[in-house]
Amino acid sequence: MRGALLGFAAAGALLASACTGQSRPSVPTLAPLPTLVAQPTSAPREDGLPSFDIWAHDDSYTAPDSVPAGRIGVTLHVDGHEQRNAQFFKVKDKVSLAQVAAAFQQNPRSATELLDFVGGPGTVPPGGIQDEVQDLTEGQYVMATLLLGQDGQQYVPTGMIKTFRVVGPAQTPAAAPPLPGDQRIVLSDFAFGIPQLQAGQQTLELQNVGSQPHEILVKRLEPGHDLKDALNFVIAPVGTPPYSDAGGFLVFPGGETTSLTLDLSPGPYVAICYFRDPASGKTHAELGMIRDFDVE
Ligand SMILES: [Cu+2]
Repeated sequence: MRGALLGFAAAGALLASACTGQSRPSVPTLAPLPTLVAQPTSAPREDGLPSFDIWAHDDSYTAPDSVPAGRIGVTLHVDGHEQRNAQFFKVKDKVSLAQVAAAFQQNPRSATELLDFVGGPGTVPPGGIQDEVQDLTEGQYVMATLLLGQDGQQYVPTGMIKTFRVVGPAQTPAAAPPLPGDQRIVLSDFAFGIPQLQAGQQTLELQNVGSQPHEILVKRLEPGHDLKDALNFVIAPVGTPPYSDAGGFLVFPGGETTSLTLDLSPGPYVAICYFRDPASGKTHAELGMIRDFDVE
């Protein structure tokens, strides 16, 4: 069963190998095709921001081991056969990667007490791309794909975890280009404020005005399905999803603002936050953070 425990245990094993410097035999052999490994290069961005390109394969990431602190443009390229995302976690002060690895192995849920959720590109299908712009502060980080298992808990697919460092000093705020976005999506405890969206590629500011961390996963509703079907699937994710991945931005703290680019065709969509409320244990979707919207 692809439970959260199994997933996090697998993740822990990788973390452990990462921090002891010993590679798990299966990891290097899963290196992507040579054309993809050639260290992620990308054309300079028009906005002048440094870029952070991440390639998500079926069982590994290819991405830089370090990126500069400050405002950065992140692009997730999914080039395997499975849906992928990249939740960024910052390892808390005075916590070592060894402690994180041990926590993942002993009690996976306790690992999240050693980490802060700091956003990252949301779920896109094979061949998909998710662009976003966010601020990263200096420190040690871990990225992982978080997916919803059939038991309703999130899990990390085997191999979909990677450490990276953010190295300072950060540029001064005045030197950073403003966050891009003509319109704004507002995330609160527990609702989405979404403006009327037009079809095509668009960049939106994403503001978390809540006290809790939030995320937005955008899903296109399959024909014949509605909001109620989507909520039912979040609660009991068994069978074929009533929606397909259309990008998003993963869990980030209250009080912060970021930016994401969506490329949507006309039709019905839902926005979902899968984060669990610590008090009730319920997903934010069950508390109200799920809504439908139409793209014209
Ligand atoms: Cu939420």
